[in-house]
Amino acid sequence: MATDIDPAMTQQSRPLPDERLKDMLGMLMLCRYFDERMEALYRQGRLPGAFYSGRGQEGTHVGAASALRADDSLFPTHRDLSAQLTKGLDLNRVMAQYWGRIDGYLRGRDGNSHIGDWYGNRTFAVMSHLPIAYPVACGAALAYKRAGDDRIALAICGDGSTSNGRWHEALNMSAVFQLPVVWVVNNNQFAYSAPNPVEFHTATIAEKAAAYGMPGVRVDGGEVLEVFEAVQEAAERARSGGGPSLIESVSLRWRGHAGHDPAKYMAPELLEEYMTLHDPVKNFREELLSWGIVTKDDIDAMSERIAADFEAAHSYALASPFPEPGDAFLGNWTEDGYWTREPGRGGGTESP
Ligand SMILES: Cc1ncc(C[n+]2csc(CCOP(=O)(O)OP(=O)(O)O)c2C)c(N)n1
Repeated sequence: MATDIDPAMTQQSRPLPDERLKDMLGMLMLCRYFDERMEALYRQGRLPGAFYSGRGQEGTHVGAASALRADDSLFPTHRDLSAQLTKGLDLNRVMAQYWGRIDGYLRGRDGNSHIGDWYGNRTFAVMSHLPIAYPVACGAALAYKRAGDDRIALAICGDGSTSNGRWHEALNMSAVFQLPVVWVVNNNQFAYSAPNPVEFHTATIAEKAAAYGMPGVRVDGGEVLEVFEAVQEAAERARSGGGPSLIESVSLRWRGHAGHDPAKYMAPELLEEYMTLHDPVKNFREELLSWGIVTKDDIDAMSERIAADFEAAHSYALASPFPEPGDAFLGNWTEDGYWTREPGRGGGTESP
């Protein structure tokens, strides 16, 4: 029987078993669909708040988070929902969060992207002050090291965030203490309307690693396995006491900064180039088809299931109640004033 299977990529040379590769494609497709539908709902005035599209950057997110163990921790920023979903956030609760409902991760205290589930799957909630997740990831990694634990922390930020002092302090501290952390910079080439050349003066972000005494690599964010393999290598180094690494994953922000921004400052040729050559979803789908891991029928079935899951999660969110105003003061507080593991829905005690 004639076959168009690519002989160069044998089963032995693939970095993951076929089932995991298929799952990875499913996650890429889900993230792309989620992004497109959420943006459409935002434009129709049906999604309140803001939406930060990560379209075109799913290779960075899915590749990086797929290299983590369930007990490793992820420190994302506003554009990294695809990484959070890969780490295991529940689609229903994510949608409830966006609509400000009580079943969302913040129990209706916030809409938008400030999502996290630290006690559930070690995804730290997104914080606005960029890149504050970097120093906090240092703290988690220091705790793992002191406890003699082999867990690691992985933090993601954008290119613009590398110009902030906290980014440099975090990298320096992680190297001095040889912390088990992987630093991922999602270089989507723009911070709001500012392109790379007005953000920093080096040719790459990866080369900055040398200044801190850690390995630095640059990968193509349009190739999910390239990202995965780089992060996996860095994760293994961190886990076995080899300290931190910096990974710059290059992609392009296909949309504006958020739903309100038409991004007229972006050259159409640049966008065309990235959408044609560096689309992580299209590239991986074609690879798995050529390796015989999925068929066109599989892809159709996966697309249908994703659309159904999205609609079910949307309905779940809209059916979830809004919180009562007084719920803002409910929590699960210890006597000395610390916030502990979230109680069940609507439960908890008043803040001391
Ligand atoms: C310390 C700080 N300064 C400014 C901002 C406002 N701000 C929010 S997103 C953003 C752009 C960030 O760009 P980048 O880090 O490249 O991430 P991207 O949005 O491209 O994913 C800025 C300046 C902020 N949140 N925190």
